[in-house]
This record gives sequence, C-alpha cells and structure tokens, in this order.
Amino acid sequence: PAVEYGLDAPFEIEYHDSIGSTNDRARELAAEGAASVVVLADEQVGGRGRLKRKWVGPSGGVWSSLVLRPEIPPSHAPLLTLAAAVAVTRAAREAGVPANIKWPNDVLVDGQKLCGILTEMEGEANRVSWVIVGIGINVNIAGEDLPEGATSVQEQAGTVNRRAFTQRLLEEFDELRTDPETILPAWREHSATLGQRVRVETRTEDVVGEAIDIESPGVLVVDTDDGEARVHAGDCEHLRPV
Ligand code: BT5
Repeated sequence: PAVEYGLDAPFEIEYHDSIGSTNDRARELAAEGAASVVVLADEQVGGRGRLKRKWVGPSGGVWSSLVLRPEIPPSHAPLLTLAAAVAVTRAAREAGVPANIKWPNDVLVDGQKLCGILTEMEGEANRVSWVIVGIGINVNIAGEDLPEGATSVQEQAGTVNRRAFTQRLLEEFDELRTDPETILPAWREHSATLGQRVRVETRTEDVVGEAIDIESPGVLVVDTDDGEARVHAGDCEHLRPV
C-alpha cells in the first residue's frame, strides 16, 4: 500500500519486509493484469540476476520491480533497462555517489557494483503484454553484508533515507519513459563503458575492441580490428575492460 510506504510516486507501491524475489511477485501481478505497480522489499532472500545468477539482497537495500505495459515490441524492452540505469545513476549522484553505467545492466562506482537490473517480458512479436524492470540497489548496506566486488550508497556517501531515494528513482524513471528520446543521450553522458577497450563475451563469440557508441534499443557498437561490431544487450554474458 502506497500510504504505508509513504511514497508520493507515479506508481502504486506494494511493499514487503521480506520476499523471495520482487521480480517473481511482479510477474504474478502482471499475470493478474496489474500495471504501473512497483514491488518493493527491504530484504530479498531469493533474488535473481541474469542467466540464472543469484542476487544477494540483505535488509537495507532497495529491491524493486516495476510492472509496466508499454506499447512497444519486445525488441524495444532493452531501452527500459537503459532508462532504469540512468534513473539509478541520477538518484545516486543526487545522494553524492559518483555512479556511472556499465553496459548492459549495471551501475558502478569505481568499477564496483552498486546496482544490477533484470528486465523480463512477455508478449507477442509486435507488442509486449508486460515488461518487468527489476532494479536492485545496494543502499543502506555495508561491510560483510555486501558481496565481493560490490559497493553501496552507505559506503560511498553514508546512510540515506530510502523513501526519498526511491521516490527520486521512480520520478527519474517515469520522466525518461515518457520522453524516450532523452534516454540514449543521458545514458551516453553517464556511461563508464563508452571509450573503454572491452571484451564482450556472447554465447557464440568474443568481441574485443573499443566501445564507441550505444544505439537503440540498447545495442553496443564496438570498434574491432575487423571493423564495427554490434552486440545486443540480451546476447552479452560478460563485459570486461581489457
Ligand atoms: C544483475 O544480474 O545484475 C541483475 C540483478 C537484478 C536484481 C534485482 S533486485 C530486484 C529484482 N528482483 C530480483 O530477483 N532481481 C531484481 P547479473 O548481471 O547477472 O549479475 C549478477 C552478479 O552480480 C552475481 O553473479 C554476483 O556476482 C553479483 N551480485 C550479486 N548480488 C549483488 C549485490 N547485492 N551487489 C552487487 N553485486 C551483486
């Protein structure tokens, strides 16, 4: 209930003290026909990452899943992942955290992971019936509660008010989704990946070269020895600076 969580957000809020996975709950709500709902949890005990990886979700994080019904084909859904990354980066920067975006779905501080995003969808070839954007942000978590290679808002800038932080996050996301032409320019502005020499591992090949641009709906353009290569977000298993 929105009132209980105390958010004046452009989405309806369903809040849980503890949950398996907010994305799983969001899928249930989507199947029931919900739209513009955000599932939020303090603690997430069965969080999921991409490609069957696990997401660690101790109490103090912002574990959130947005249920959306945009009028887009499934191929455009990665743009919403980019929008979420921009929204997280802006909210983090406002909190004093020098965050930037790693393609395709992370927000980092000095190479350490502050946030991961998991976008899921269902629908026909020409139109999604729903999209779930799962956003996990390490907010008021520190020390041994953080997994290796991770950082948090608390470690970077001290404890923050999670309600205010979440409110800014949702406002920024709402602004971006209603003005989609602003997503790629904002993403480029905050990208840690563009200009970097990277190795992108996909199921079928490794693409090595300088990341030179992002194209709609989330395609990374890499300048390789054999010319320009384009990698779709969904095909990326790992991206490492080399
Ligand atoms: C992601 O996957 O980064 C997407 C994570 C999405 C989590 C949110 S939380 C709300 C919603 N509900 C869910 O069940 N999921 C979403 P991937 O790129 O595959 O990265 C996963 C990897 O990140 C793991 O294998 C760990 O190495 C690392 N990791 C796990 N927990 C972390 C944490 N709390 N902070 C930083 N890194 C973490």
